[in-house]
Amino acid sequence: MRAIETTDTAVYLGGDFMGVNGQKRKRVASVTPGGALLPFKADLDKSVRALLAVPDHGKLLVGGEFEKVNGAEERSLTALDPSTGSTVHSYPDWLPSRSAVKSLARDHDNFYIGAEGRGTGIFDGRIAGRLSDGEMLWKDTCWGATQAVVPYNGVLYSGSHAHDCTMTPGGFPERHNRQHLLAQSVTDKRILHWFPDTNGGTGEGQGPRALTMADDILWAGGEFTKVNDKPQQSLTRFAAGPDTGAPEAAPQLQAANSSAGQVTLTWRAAWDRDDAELTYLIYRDGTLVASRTQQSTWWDRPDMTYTDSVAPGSRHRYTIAVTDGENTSAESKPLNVTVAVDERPEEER
Ligand SMILES: [Ca+2]
Repeated sequence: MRAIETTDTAVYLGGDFMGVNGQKRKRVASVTPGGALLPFKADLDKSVRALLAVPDHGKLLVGGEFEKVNGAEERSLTALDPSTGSTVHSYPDWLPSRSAVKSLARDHDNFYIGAEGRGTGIFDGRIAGRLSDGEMLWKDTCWGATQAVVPYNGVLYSGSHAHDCTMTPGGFPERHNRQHLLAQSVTDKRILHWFPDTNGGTGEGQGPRALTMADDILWAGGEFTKVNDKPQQSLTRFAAGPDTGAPEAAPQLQAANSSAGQVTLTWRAAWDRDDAELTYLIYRDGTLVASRTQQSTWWDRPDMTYTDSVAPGSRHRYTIAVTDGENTSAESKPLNVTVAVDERPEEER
């Protein structure tokens, strides 16, 4: 058994099995809620990994590693009649070979696929399609096998080990840094600024394996042993608020080439798992003298500068802190600066 799905009248089972209750059933079957085998019957040549009941459109979506369904070529995704098991819709060319559908989920009008490929020329990302007519709406091409998808309030959450999303709007380049959770717009696949993360963890080291929403809480289960760099094994959850995530990597100040009466401070932007724009607070001798805002992500942390005007020859102690508006970092280590004086003769100034 690899997958289970229910409707009011049936429980659908998918996996590698070849029989149920002593009857021949090849990798997919349907039983009553009481456990009695139903006539539903289909013939799939390889494993089923995901099931999605769509009774409102007369379909059971089936995903997996298969290449043939009911005698016809149907690579990794098919739609079956929920009562008979006959094929009712095909998705030719949606997925290349060696690319298994690992997860299926839906909202009111559309459905979403997470896929895992093995080898070259494969598909590892997510696809959105329309339930009514089976039209593809979008396909992203991040690398890093997707294990789970769940849509909620216009956002598609996914568990994967995404490591190259260059071709997806809002995405990141290959940085050899696996991002195990993603949020993207269901309408245009744009990757949103939401970057909680797990490690790969135990087993195959795939991180999150399952996602579900319950009462506005996103639950994630899987192989991970850490969440946001803290020990947390196999099960975690995320709420919509409040924002308790402080900016990561508090900045360190450096002083750049000062001219007479001026101090130019430089630092590298921090980043925050759930805020794209952060505000930097600059203190001189313990007093706030300036603030600067900057967009940043974990893969794009711009250099920032601030030039302070003070008396030539004076000495000052600078610190910096960063805030997302709710959570403010500790102030940085102090930087002590002696302000340059203009050493040119008076008449040359
Ligand atoms: Ca935050």
